[in-house]
Amino acid sequence: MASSDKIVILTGAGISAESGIETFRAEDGLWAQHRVEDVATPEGFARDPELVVNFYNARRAQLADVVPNPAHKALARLEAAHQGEVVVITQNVDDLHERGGMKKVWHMHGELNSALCAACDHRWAAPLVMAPGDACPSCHAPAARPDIVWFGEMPYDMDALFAHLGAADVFAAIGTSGNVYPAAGFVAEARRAGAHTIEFNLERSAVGSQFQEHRTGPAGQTVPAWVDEILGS
Ligand code: BJW
Repeated sequence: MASSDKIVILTGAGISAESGIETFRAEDGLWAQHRVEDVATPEGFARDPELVVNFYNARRAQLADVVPNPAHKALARLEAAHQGEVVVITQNVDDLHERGGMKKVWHMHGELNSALCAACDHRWAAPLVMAPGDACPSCHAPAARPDIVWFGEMPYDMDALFAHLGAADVFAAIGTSGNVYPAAGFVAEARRAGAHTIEFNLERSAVGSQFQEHRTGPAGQTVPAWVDEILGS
């Protein structure tokens, strides 16, 4: 790898698993405990806003009990020390990249610590406990919702993210099952741009065959080792 290479990194729930945050599709993961249609769709929110708001309140509260792990910290070290650009795109709604020291993170599926007005799209820092019908501080409509991208909604910043993928020299996906689009299509986009592609996971993901290189094992070990290789430390 050249020192000026642009490195684009997609992270998923697996990077936060060693911090104690459940993934979605593990046997005992979040989707084994909650119906996706109930808690992660706009229709579910319209049907039962209290259930959905409470689901995200509980996950927001959990953030106080978890800390970044060596994988988050290694990526922050890479961002600070690599001469080329490092772009981290996360599907995660936790704030562990930021608390691990990363300056810029693209949260394509939203953030637990953010609230969104369904009436005017205004965003603000979410209180620890949101309630259905909370008022928007900007337009005052009782239309606050968790700032989370649910199924059927457009993930954030897609134009900017595809521009980064189209200019990538290296593309790495860390701890994501490759089941959810458009993120699962990023490896194909990066390969079209000529990037070298690496997957970090405990096992091959649903799109694992599209990667040129695999690093198998817990991200807390494989990611710091990779960053050491790149930085020559
Ligand atoms: C470790 C580890 C360790 C564990 N170390 N690794 C039919 C075909 C294709 C697409 C569609 C379709 N029908 C509908 C769609 C579109 C739909 C979709 O993809 N559905 C699929 C289920 C088929 N997508 C959407 O609706 C998206 N919007 C959209 O497409 O808009 C239109 C559009 C068109 C064109 C361009 C752009 C857009 C929106 C998706 C919203 C996803 N939302 C969620 C929930 C909200 C956030 C939250 O509550 O937290 O986001 S779903 C959930 O899945 C969450 C995650 O961000 C996302 C991805 O999960 P992730 O991170 O991969 O977690 P897991 O659990 O699946 O995997 C963990 C991995 O880690 C595993 O592989 C483990 O092995 C590994 N691991 N421990 C390393 N220690």
